[in-house]
Amino acid sequence: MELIMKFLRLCALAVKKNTDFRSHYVKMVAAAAFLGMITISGFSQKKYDTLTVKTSAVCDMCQERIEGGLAYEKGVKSATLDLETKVAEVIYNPAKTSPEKLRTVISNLGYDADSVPANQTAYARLPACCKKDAPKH
Ligand SMILES: [Cu+2]
Repeated sequence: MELIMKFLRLCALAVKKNTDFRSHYVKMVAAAAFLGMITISGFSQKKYDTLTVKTSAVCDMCQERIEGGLAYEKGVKSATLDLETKVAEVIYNPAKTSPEKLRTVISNLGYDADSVPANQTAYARLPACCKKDAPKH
């Protein structure tokens, strides 16, 4: 916004100095540029947030389950899970969802999500190889 104000002042100066036939043209260009900047700043305010969640994923099936489950969640732009670190990275729209909701989604899939423990019913339904105590395979 500061940038826009600076730009506006510059435009006003340019318009004042340009009293000849070109001043109308300058005004038009300034207006167009101003509108463009408003649009750009509007987009940047609609930014996504990134959440990283430590999960209890074991194998690539877990990875697919978590990535898929998150991807279908409202407000999630993308979700990727790194099996090495078991950390899920979720890019989401904070206006539509929240870190709490996203952790709950992971818990409801049967996995721990940071300090939120896995939903017991969902965990019990996981294949044996996907339980967190299962040996790495
Ligand atoms: Cu698994």
